[in-house]
Amino acid sequence: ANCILIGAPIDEGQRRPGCLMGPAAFRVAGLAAAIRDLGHGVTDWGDLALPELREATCPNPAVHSLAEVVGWTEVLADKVEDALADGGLPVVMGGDHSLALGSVAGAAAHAKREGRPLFLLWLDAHSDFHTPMTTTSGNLHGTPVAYIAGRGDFDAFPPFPAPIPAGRMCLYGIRSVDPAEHSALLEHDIAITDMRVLDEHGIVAPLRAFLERVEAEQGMLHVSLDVDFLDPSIAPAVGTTVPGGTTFREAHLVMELLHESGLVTSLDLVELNPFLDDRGMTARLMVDLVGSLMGKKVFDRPTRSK
Ligand code: DIR
Ligand code: MN
Ligand code: MN
Ligand code: MN
Repeated sequence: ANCILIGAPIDEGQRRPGCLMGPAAFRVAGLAAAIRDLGHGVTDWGDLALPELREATCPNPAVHSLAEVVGWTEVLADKVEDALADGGLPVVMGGDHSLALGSVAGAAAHAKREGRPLFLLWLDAHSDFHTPMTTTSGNLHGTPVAYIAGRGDFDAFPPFPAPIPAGRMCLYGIRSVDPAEHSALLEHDIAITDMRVLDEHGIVAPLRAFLERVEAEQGMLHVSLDVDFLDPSIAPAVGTTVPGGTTFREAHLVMELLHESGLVTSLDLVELNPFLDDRGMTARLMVDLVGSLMGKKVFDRPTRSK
């Protein structure tokens, strides 16, 4: 693959300062070299900057930084679409999860132009299914899945290019869902592979089932990896830690399966807050996980029967 690194120093989607140092931490932790050492091409497009802001309003008084998040959404959608049009595999280095409003919009615009279905794998403790009207925290990093699913109340944002139907989404590792998200997820019939499901069926089977559907439809696959997908004991550098996350081995196994599938077409690395890290351990783990996603393995085994 030809990976295109895109820095998105966004922290307006939540309230804890620090995520804007994420792209720098990914670079210091050696993201480009980790990918290049596996034989892939890497181009770093540098960090994006916020365009001139337009007025944006939302009737929900809790919502903050709306104009900034809309601005980031527009610039990111454009760049991710450009990277895909160039034949690259965009790797968006966040920044908080609000960046996925833009990155997935860019991927969706590209998929629409190619006439291919876009699938979404959301690796997160949270379902991020609020709209700007239902969020009580007012933090827009809790909204991208709703935007991607085509829910209403995103009037301040550009219309989502081609909303992803519930059957093409997989929310994986979920263990924190707010009441308003819970009822909306049921209404929209979005299947949640929460930690209960993973405890019962293991980390492999539900992911394989999803990847088989992506392959059957020759889909594109966007993967959005939130640091809090991981257990806080191995990944402390995130503002919203939730106990009971995936272990080191489970997370690597997910990445190895993704590599073997050969299906991933774009990737977000989000919510890393280097100010909260313990001597760079979370940044390094995230880089190692990207290594597994790009083909690093202990021992080469023939891919399981396809
Ligand atoms: C919570 C936390 N559901 C909110 N969300 C996220 O503020 O809406 N934390 N995404 O990472
Ligand atoms: Mn463009
Ligand atoms: Mn998230
Ligand atoms: Mn999260």
